[in-house]
Amino acid sequence: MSMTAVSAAKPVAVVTGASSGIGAATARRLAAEGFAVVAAARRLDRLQALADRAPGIRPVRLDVTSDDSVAALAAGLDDVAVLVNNAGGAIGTEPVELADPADWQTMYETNVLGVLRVTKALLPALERGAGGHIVVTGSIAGHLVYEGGAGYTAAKHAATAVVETLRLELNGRPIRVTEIAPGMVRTDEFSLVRMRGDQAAADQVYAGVARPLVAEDIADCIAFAVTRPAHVNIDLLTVKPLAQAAPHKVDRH
Ligand code: 8X3
Repeated sequence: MSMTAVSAAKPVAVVTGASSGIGAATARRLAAEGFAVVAAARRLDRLQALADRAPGIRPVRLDVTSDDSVAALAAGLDDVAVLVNNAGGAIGTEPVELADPADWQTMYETNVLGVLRVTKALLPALERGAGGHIVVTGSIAGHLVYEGGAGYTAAKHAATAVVETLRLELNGRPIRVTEIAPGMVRTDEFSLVRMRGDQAAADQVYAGVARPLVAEDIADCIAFAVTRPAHVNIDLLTVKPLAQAAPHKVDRH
């Protein structure tokens, strides 16, 4: 396996969930911005393909639901300038009365406990250098609710609560805390996973929408937040396509 060398002189950015979608786009963008990017995810083959195409990206296998896996990531890192907690996602669109607790458990494990595990493990490295920045890929689902979305909205509300609590607890220490809250973003996997592999149902999510956001739009927001001067903390960036006024209010034609 050819590992891409990452220069020690560059600030290090760790991106979780980097094997596809917003995470992969963020890894590419932060590498282009001059970060030495540690792209972390379960699927090492995809990370390797990402690293092969973009200099400055180092692939690392990571399962954010495993304490051991997260500890191994942290053990391989010295100073970390940016942590993008991006791993997560949605499963199912059932109403509460039909929801499967196992799906909710999986969503909580990745979207919430994953943020806890990785943030805890990397806090010393984030504090060691010139100052660190914790970014969480949240969602508009962390700020409002919609029918059929309770498992996901509950998990994302919890992630938002973690972000806001962290900002209070880290006050006085040189660590910025930012939530990026996207609305409709068309990626290869988010809706496909949510619809349990039903491609037609996944396509329906974006049907008739002229221009859903793409992963690069969110990577652009993350790049903006992390490249502000060190005294500037972007608390929350909510970003939706022009066609989406709310989760259930989408212009389709
Ligand atoms: C995805 C946005 O509207 O599907 O995080 O909840 S939404």
